[in-house]
Amino acid sequence: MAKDYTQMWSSIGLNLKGHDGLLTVLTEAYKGIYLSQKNRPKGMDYFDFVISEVHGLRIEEIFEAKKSGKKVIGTFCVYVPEELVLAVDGVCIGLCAGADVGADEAEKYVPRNTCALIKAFLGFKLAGLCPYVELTDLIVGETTCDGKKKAYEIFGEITNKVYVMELPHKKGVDGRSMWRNEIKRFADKLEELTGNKITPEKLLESSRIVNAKRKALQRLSALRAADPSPISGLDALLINQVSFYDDPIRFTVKTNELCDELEARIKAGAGVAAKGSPRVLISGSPMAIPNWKLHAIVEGSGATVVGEESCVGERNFRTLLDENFSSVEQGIDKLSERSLTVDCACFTPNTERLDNIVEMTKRLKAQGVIHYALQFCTPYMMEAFKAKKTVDAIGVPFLRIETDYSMEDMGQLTTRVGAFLEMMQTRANA
Ligand code: BJ8
Repeated sequence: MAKDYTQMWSSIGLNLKGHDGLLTVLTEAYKGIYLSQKNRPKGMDYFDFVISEVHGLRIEEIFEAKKSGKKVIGTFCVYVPEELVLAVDGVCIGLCAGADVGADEAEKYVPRNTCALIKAFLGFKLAGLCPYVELTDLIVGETTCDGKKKAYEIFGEITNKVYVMELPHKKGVDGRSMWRNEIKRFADKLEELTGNKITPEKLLESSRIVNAKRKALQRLSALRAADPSPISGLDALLINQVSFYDDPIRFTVKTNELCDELEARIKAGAGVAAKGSPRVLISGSPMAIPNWKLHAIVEGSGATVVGEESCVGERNFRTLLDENFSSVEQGIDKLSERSLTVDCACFTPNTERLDNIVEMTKRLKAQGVIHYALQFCTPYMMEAFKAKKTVDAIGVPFLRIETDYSMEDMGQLTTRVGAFLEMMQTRANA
C-alpha cells in the first residue's frame, strides 16, 4: 500500500495488530497465487492495484462519500438490487468474506458446522478486521439459506444495523408477489435512510450503470470461450470478486479496457495456456474474496478454469434488467422479475440452474465440471446430486468437491483434481 492508513483504520475501530497481520498474509498469498502467474494481460494491473488498496484507497473513497452525505449499504446476496441503492445515491458494497478469519470468535455464536462464508463474515466483524462493515449505515440480509437467515439475527445484535429482506423459496405467483413487495419495502427503507426520493429518472440512471457493469462481465465471460482462453480463471474470478465493492462506473471502464486487450489476444491466437489445454467449469457455492483456493489448485495442475456457474460468476450478471419502464412502480416490477431469474439452490425446484450448467459447459467448451460446495452449505451440497446427473447425461466428466477456507485439505484436493484432469483428458482424446 502506497500510503499509511493507520490513522483511518484506528478511527473506525479496527484491531490494528490483527489487521496488520491479515494484510501481511493476504499480500503474501496474492504474490504467490496471482503475481506468479505467467503471461497475464496488462489490463490486470488495475485489478492488482485495487487489491493492493482493498483496505486503503477504496476505504478512503467510501469515507469521503460518507462525508459528502452518502449512505453505505452492505449486502450479502445477488438478489438484493444494487440499482435501488444507487438510485438513492448510496454506495453498495458486498460483504461476503472468503478467508478463514475469526472462526474461533464466530464459533462462540454459531455452531462449528456452519459454512465458512457465514463464519467468515461474523469472524471478520468480531475480530475487528473488516473496515467495510464498520463503514456501513445499513446491512441487508435475506432469507436465503437457513444458516444466513439465523446468522443475520446474531449479526443484527452485534452491529445494530441489519435489515432482512424476505426472499421466497418458490417462484410461483405468491412468491413473485411477495418478493415484489419486499423490493418495494426495501426501496422505502432506502428512501427513509437517505432522505432521497427514488424517481424514475434516478432509477433509470442507476439501472444503466448496473446493466453496463453486467454487460462488461458478460463480455469477459464470452471471451473465455476462446481456445486458448485469453485470461486465467484466477484472474477472471478476481475481477468478479472486485465487482462487488469497486466503484461500478470505474469498474466497467476498466473491465471493458481489459476485454479490448483480450480480444486482441484472441485475434493473435495468444492465451494463458497452450491451445487444447484442459478446460474446466466450476459450479456451485460462491467464492468470496479472497477465496482463490480451488482455482489455484485447478490451474496449478495445468488446466484452465473457463467459467464460474456461481454468484461470483454468471449467476450475478447473466440477466440484464429491462430498462423499459417509465415509473418507479414499473421499475420495481422489472427489478423483482430480473432478480427472480437468479438460480440459487435455495429455491425449489431449481431446474434453471441445471439448464445453465449445461449451457455454460457447451458454450465455454469445458471438458469437465467441478461442483464446488462449501462444507455445510446444504443447498449446494444437495443440488450436487442433480448437477451430476445432468452433466453425466451430456457425457462430460464431473467431480464433486466439498471444502472450506482452511488449507488443511490442499494436498488431498490437489491429488483428486489431478486424477480428475487426467481422466478428463483421456476422455477428450478418446
Ligand atoms: S443467491 S448462493 S449469494 S444465497 S455458501 S451462506 S448458500 S450455506 S451464499 Fe448465496 Fe444469494 Fe444464493 Fe448467491 Fe448459505 Fe451456502 Fe453458506 Fe451461501
